[in-house]
Amino acid sequence: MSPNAESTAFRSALEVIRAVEPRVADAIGAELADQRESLKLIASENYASPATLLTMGNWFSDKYAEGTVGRRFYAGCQNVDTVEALAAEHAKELFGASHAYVQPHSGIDANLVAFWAILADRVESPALKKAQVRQVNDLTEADWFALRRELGNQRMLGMSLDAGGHLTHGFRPNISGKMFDQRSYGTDPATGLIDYDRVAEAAREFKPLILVAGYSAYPRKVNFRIMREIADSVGATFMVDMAHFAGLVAGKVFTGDFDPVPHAHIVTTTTHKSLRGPRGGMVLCGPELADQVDRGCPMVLGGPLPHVMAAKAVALAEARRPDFADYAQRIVDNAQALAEGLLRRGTTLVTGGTDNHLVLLDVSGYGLTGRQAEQALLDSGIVTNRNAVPQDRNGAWYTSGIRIGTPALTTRGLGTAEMDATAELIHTVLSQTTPGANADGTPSKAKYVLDPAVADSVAKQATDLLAGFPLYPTVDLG
Ligand code: DSN
Repeated sequence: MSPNAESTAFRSALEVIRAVEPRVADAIGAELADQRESLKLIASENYASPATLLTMGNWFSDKYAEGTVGRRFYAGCQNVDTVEALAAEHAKELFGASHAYVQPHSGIDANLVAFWAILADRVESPALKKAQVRQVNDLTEADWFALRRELGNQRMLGMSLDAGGHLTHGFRPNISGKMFDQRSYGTDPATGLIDYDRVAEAAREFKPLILVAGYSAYPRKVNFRIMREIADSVGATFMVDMAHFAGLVAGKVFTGDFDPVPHAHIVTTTTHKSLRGPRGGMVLCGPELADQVDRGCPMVLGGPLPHVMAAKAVALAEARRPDFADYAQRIVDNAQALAEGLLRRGTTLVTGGTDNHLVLLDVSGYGLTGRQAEQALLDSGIVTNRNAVPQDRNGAWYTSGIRIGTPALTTRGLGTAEMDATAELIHTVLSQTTPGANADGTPSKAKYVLDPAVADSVAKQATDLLAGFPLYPTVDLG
């Protein structure tokens, strides 16, 4: 590759875009500048490689390709077949899975595909069987009624939202909470850790069709071998949503009992978090569920996005390189250094630390809500997101927590020394922020007071810290 290839590619793209709608070109340039200047600690974000980003900007975007490789509902899909097959092949090799479905557009979509596959596989429904063998025209109104009744109201057991579970694991703001009769398992109030005996007890009582493991705000490893044993003991299908930690599985930081792929019947993920690919989703499973999973589009998905599947192939190829394992280990080393730095400064952390990529701060010790802390940190150039903590008294909107993660900063090259400096910046902001009041003098859960001089000083220190680790150093927009 020529030394200026990436700069030339992005500059040329912006020049072409600018000729049509300069405000979009400006916004793209501004987004790069913003990302370069802020300390990005959002646990679910990362920086995809220039190759991955560039793969998404082309004519693959124009192609319809409903169906699967070699079996499409549209003509002329031979090149889409190439990239979809490549992405699936890389995914299978990387994760040791026998089947990979790379069409989902997001994690929610991947979970919907998995739910459908499990329902279709597990629920005894003569009407569904008829429908599956394409005798749809033979189905009577009574059959359709039976099908809806049989597929609806099945049971799902997943991790509770405030313990770190995800909305799509059966919670009301998501369709999963309306489709399924859901119950959740939480964490031990004393340790913040999953209590597997309690999960087993809940499973015995509830007898779910689906046991879901996976999280978006649990800072520890999950023992998937034990979870599978629990699922087996009640005849549940065991599904793992590894969206947050897929990069740690790919990089072989999570192995053995902590690698979900050999233990789960079906695994879903996004491709853009710790895995560092394009925005999108993916499903991995064994042969038993493969046929149902491949019905994802049009069952629950819109047409596949071939340009994104191509980018998944590129990113997964990158994740198969030896240096990705080093990256994955550094994500965890950095998260642990950040946690230690915060603990040393007196911050309360849910579970007292981390063994993955994220750290969950309970900011009530600083007298703040999550919302106040999030905004005060943002004013200071530190991008995080507020998050509920277990048994949160401030609810899901204001919250008492701040979730931070290291995949993005690790991509930039920051290491454990910089994590200690980051902990100092976070602690400075939180310890100097005080809750504000509403106009009528009552305490506000959103307003806060932070001396702008402190915010400016921290933002300057954050910029100085990042200066040694340029984002996209090979990309100069001029
Ligand atoms: N929105 C993602 C996150 O931030 O964890 C999960 O869907």
